[in-house]
Amino acid sequence: MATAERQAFYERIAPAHLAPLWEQLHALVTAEPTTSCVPALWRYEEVRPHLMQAGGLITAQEAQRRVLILENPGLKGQATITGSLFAGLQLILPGEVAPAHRHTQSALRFIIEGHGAYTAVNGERTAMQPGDFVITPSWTWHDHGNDTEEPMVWLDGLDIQIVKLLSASFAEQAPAEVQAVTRPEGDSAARFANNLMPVDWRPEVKTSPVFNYPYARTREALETLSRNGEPDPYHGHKMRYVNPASGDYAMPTIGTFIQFLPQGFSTGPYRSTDGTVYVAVEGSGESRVGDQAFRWQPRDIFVAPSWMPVTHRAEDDAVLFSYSDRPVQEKLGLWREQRGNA
Ligand code: 1HN
Repeated sequence: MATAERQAFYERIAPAHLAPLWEQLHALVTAEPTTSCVPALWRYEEVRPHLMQAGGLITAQEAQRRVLILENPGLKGQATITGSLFAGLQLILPGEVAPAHRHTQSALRFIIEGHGAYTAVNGERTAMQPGDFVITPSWTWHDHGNDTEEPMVWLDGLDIQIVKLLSASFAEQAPAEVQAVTRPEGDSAARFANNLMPVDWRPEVKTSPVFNYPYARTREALETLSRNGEPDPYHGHKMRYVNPASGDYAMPTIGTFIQFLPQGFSTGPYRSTDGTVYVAVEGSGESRVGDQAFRWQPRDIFVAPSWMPVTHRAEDDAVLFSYSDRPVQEKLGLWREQRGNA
């Protein structure tokens, strides 16, 4: 209790930039994870009209990136979906270009709508299709362009808050809006995405050299797995995207996952310390996060905060993509999970 005498003491020491730990200790070192992040769902059919209106208000060029931030209702004004990770929906209209730049933040793109617009990284383009998982590694030049006839929308996931916490943000604009294409499309896939690697190649960075993890191949793997074995009671058939050069996660700061939930399947209650962003890719179902129930269908996005119990129920064969800061927590020895009720 802060008696008058103690309060006077706190006021005396404040000008010396001192404060009593004992007034704050309980809030700093909690028995279990606490977060202002709350469970939330964004229905794509509700968000899409707003995104298209943004398309009429500002060009991709003027905006640099025409992105609507999925702002966690518990973290208002902080441009973030969890304490550590960013999520936003980016729109590129036919004929538009999002100019080349680079930054130390890493980005993932998970394709939501449209066929064949490209993103370019370090001189190579990849044409994006729904369900593809595409990586923009830290400090690589990247621009996006849409030479198709339809709008293109993807989910951007970035490690913004992690880089901010560490005060390690650098960014710059490229001299040219569209970077020169120096390698044919599919070049990095040929080198790194067939369980093969150039014989003398050594990784220089921690991010996967695979640029695009196409949905067609991921889906085929899930299909085969679901035919060949029983689903895990807490995850269904769940896989993580991997960096073939290291066996580690595809990105150093963001773990990415894909799971197949067979029709009628319900997962048991599960929680882990990595707050997680989910994207429904196929099928429909319901997920419970803490005391909230979210009914989802393809393209809907929802978030589960750290250490909050999650269950999923698939109404028909369903696929969920997800991402979290799990690689960071694992490297720091912090990650924990709990299967089933305590
Ligand atoms: C960014 O650079 C991109 O390059 C997308 O496409 C989303 C969100 C916050 C900060 C930078 C992009 C972003 C971003």
